[in-house]
Amino acid sequence: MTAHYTVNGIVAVITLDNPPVNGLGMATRLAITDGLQQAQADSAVKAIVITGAGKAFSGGADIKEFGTDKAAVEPNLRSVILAIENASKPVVAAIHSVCMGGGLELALGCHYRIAAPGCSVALPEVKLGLLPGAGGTQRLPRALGVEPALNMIVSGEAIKSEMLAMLPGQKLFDKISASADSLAAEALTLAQAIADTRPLPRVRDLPCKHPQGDGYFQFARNMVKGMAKNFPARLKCVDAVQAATQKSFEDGVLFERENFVNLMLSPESRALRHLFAAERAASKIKDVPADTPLRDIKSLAVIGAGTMGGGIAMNFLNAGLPVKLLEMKQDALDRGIAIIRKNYEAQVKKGKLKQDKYEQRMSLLSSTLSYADLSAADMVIEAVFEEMGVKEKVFNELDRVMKPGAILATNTSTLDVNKIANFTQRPQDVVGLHFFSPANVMKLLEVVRADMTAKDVMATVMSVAKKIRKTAVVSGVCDGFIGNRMIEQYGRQAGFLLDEGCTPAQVDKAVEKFGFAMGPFRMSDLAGNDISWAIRKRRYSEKPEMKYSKTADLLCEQGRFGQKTGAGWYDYVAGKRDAIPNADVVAMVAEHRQSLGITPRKIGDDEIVQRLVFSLVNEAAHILQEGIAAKASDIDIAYVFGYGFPAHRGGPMLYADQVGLFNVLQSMQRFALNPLDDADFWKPAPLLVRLVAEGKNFN
Ligand code: T1G
Repeated sequence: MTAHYTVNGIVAVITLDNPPVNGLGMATRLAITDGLQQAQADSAVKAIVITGAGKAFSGGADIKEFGTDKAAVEPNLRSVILAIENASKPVVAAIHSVCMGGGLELALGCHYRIAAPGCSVALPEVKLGLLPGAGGTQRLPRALGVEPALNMIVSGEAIKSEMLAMLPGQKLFDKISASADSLAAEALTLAQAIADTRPLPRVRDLPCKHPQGDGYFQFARNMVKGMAKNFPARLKCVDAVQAATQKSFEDGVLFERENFVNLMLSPESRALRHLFAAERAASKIKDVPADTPLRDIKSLAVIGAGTMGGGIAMNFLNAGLPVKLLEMKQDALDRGIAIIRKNYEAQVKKGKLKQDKYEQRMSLLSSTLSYADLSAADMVIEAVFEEMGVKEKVFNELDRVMKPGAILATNTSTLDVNKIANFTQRPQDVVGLHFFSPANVMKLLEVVRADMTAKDVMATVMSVAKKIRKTAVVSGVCDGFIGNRMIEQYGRQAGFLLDEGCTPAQVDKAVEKFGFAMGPFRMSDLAGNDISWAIRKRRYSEKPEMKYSKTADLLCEQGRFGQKTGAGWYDYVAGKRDAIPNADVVAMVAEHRQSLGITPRKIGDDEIVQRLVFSLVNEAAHILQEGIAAKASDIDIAYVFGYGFPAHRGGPMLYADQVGLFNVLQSMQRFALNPLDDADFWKPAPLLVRLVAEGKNFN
């Protein structure tokens, strides 16, 4: 059963019990209405309490039911809420820990609400490309006031119960319990106290007006427009709350419903729901049982106090874990610590970090020049120079000093983690943790599983990743893992487009219109053109047959490495990030094109986007087929969270599925016929060919 029914004196208690977060799935909804009927039929019962077992009151509608017909099966959520609201006896919601989405809408249908302090309260539907679809846009403004309700609905962010209870005139919470522990008893007391109160107070009967009316909502739309660029749901939230101030409750609910159903069908919501599920699926490793015992990680060591090492250390300090930072020389150590301090001070100045929190984090940081001081750490992450000889020295030392069972992680972004593991006598304890710069900001973490990496090491690092609020994706060992392998092909194709007639700005603008945060040339300028130059040089010797445009090399030979040198594909003014097109670079591209005997042709935005995005898709199909990535949704997570692929398109794999793999293959075959492109480049991955032949897709 996913809800329990008990009677305590004159109070019936319905306890939701649908782990992990009491998602309001079909069985739970039925259990609630059964409980309501039972309570109303029992003359000894004078009041009803609804509460949640486990770690949440309710996390909302059961996301796992989305896209199935279960969500609509009666009693659907709206019917359950109406059954509560129209009950003949008072219903009290006793709320703790998490009250979100449909869970909050359920509580709003109750006649009274008591919450424990510290409960996270939200209507986060907008983060799934939706708006609240069970009366939330009509009841929350009535309970909380139009402006605070609109802010909550448009942001989707959680607010603590005690903060909401302080809002003047709010009718959301009748009481905040003294503590989470006293919630049940206080809810019973409240239920007994109001058992005979009539009429039953219903949120839907409360007035809902805004003094400035249209003027306020126009202002709200202007504010939201910036956030709504690729996400229509936010503006629909404004429309629905405005409807609450203009229409009857029934008409407002119909208006909400119509918009909810439309948004549910939108590609943006499909993409965001896909990413929500994909992010959680990424932490599950097929052959690593969910109950694998974890190694206890209480303290860490980081080798290398450079940009990466410092950023990596900050992640753990932020999570309250002590870090010992090791460098070879005192001045490097001092410089590294100074950068960490500067980063925190900048956050304090912006009001993003409290002074006491900053000091607490710095107190967790210690440093040393000696490997011997690291032996007590439960996990060590090296972020030293990206050269195998240097890694070998580091891992020889770590193998010598680290205590048995310590996890030895490398932050390498290109080197072979199997080789690195074999520098030690304990390859089972070695794993790759590929952070993305800036390491304390970028959410993506590629967890590289070497051949010998133990299962409990994998389970442990996935759990640590969640603790430091990273989105972890497991990658096998190959050159470039998942993201860098894909972006290399993307960069090659971008070079071919220049040779055929495009300017850097034209290519960038086309993909930025598609939704990428940055086009390939602006992104290369940001990362440093010398980084990809070094990889190309290595590739030229490893794979001489692989075709590249030479323009990027010509640019680097001029020392135009990008933002860090003030000039790359574009020019940059100190302190500003604007990419200013440079006529000499455009001329250099044209001269190089001429030297190839190529007559430039006009290439449309669609072709630019297809060639760049499908280059990602084809390489991803190889990655999937080789088992470097376990599932297509992992690749979507990697590329959205690490490389700026537009979230409203769900990732390269979901986007390819929505275009249709047949059409992707057709386009690739067309590109292969282009004599100026590289036919070999467009040889389709066998997996892609097979899926098309079988009429299947990636996800
Ligand atoms: N339904 C089903 N499962 C859910 C769920 C939900 N609403 N929320 C989380 N889970 C699962 C999640 O997949 C994972 O499963 C486990 O719980 C732990 O999640 C009509 C239509 C609640 C704050 O958007 O924000 O109501 O991987 O790792 O960090 O208007 O989950 O273990 O198998 O995130 O402690 C609106 C989304 C739905 C809330 C808990 N509700 N969830 O965070 O754990 S739409 C949401 C969250 C709606 C109505 C509309 C968080 C959390 P597994 P977790 P966490």
